[in-house]
Amino acid sequence: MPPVAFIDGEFVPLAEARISVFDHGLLYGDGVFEGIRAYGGRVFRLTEHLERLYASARGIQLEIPLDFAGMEAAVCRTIAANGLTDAYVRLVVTRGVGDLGLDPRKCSGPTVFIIASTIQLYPPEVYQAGLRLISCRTVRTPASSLDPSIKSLNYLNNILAKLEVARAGADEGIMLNQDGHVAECTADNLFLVKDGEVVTPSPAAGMLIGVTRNAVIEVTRAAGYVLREELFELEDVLAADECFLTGTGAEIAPVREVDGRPIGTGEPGSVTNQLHEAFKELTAREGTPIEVGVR
Ligand code: PXG
Repeated sequence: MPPVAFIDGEFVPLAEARISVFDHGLLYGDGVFEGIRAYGGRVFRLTEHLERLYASARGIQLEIPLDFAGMEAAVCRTIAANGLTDAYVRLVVTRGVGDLGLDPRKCSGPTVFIIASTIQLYPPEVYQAGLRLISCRTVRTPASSLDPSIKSLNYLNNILAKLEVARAGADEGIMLNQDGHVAECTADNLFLVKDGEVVTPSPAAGMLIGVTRNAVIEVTRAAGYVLREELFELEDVLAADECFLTGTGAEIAPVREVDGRPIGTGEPGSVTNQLHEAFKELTAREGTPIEVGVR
């Protein structure tokens, strides 16, 4: 069966899937999205991803034309229509087709599209050796300008930081907020281990509140560790015993250095590895079965 995309209620061969050049998602980054993963025929934390999608849409006053159950079914049907059991799903809702002015009121109605693909994972070496990070000069957008907890299509803040990462030849970059507190990475959340306790920036730092982040917080507490959400600075990252990143693609990825300085021993830490194993068990155990979701 040829790969298909869901576009506004219909399945279209991926090679023929098109959206208008007048779509404000393209012209202005006016829209919201999700990156979701399925493991072994189950969609991981689908409800949480859709709750964030609808919250992001509310944050930009965009009304999604499908209800929650309809969107859940659309995601599962797209995965099933592509014959996938392990998948990376990109779900996008744009303001839709308008004219060449910014005015969203002139758009005829939101565009919804869903692509289900196989995921490009970090290579296994990353989990064995760890990632090399830099601290970025590009400051994370303050909530008063565009709340980073909204997963909008406007990703230029992160992309400018990612260009710094590429220029430095590193793997990922730490983004600080306007006050100099660590917020997150360009496409992942960040965690530290210090003196046997696990710490991650509190939402007040201004970040995308990752679905993986929330799952890792649960797994960490279930494993008996103290988990604190608090504000901290780059110096605290450099002084940590371990550091790891979380995201739908990365799961839990160890960090070996920041700005050329080793974190802890400079090798993936034992707490990081333990939590990654516990997280993998969760993804194997939990999730909305695709065949249940399609109904
Ligand atoms: N922060 C930001 C800024 C993100 O974009 C995360 C954290 C982690 O969130 P989840 O819910 O996935 O645990 C993201 C993840 C990519 C890619 O290519 C990643 C994201 C979006 C688009 C692409 O790695 N979002």
